[in-house]
Amino acid sequence: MNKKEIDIHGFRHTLYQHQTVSKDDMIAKSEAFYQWLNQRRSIREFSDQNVPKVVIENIIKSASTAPSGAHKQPWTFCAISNKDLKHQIRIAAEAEEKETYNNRMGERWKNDLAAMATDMHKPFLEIAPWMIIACKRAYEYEEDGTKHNNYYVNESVGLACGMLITAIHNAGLVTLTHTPSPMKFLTKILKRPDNERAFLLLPVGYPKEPVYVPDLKRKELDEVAVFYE
Ligand code: IYR
Repeated sequence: MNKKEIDIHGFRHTLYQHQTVSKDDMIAKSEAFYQWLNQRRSIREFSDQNVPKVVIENIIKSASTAPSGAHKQPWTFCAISNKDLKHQIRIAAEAEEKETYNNRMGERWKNDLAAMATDMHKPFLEIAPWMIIACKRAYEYEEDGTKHNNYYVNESVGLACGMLITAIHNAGLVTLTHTPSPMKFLTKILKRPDNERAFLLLPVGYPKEPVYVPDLKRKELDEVAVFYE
């Protein structure tokens, strides 16, 4: 009989309860999951309809199941529904974006973005009921004040954000991976400690109805995968 717990190098290990799926179910489930995930689109126009806080909590808990370097979980998700804070963030983000669109972007970048119909105006930052700022924790403080770096921080937080976006889609909500740059203003407005850096800003809510998205094509499998059999 398999033991529920064993000791490896002095650390407790618990028995992993693997859910075995038949080959037929595996094929059907992987196909259905792809079809469902392929429905996800980045949305830039939101309804102001409220979303219960518990849904946002569940979405963040899902994101926080992501793997991370040495299991340091180097992320903090700031979830904002406060209208005054959302307003302050919109004003500051639009100021950065104005500079970006007018002075930081080259012609090629502007051309690449033309299909997305974006500009320096970001009303969704106030309209969406929630805004999640995913922050990376570059380092941690020990109790005595000494710092130690986390590992693979960008990879870890990127993985958590992918799972966050999937959880948002699963809840029947939409988001946009928004990256006003530079993002220093976010941690300043939110008074975050100096070991946290904003990584991604995601408005979360229902889409405005009706809403239109650019007619983009995803790359075909043979453009994104190479098989060595
Ligand atoms: N951060 C700007 C510009 C922007 C850049 C890329 I690359 C995009 O895919 C979309 C937008 C903005 O949010 O408008």
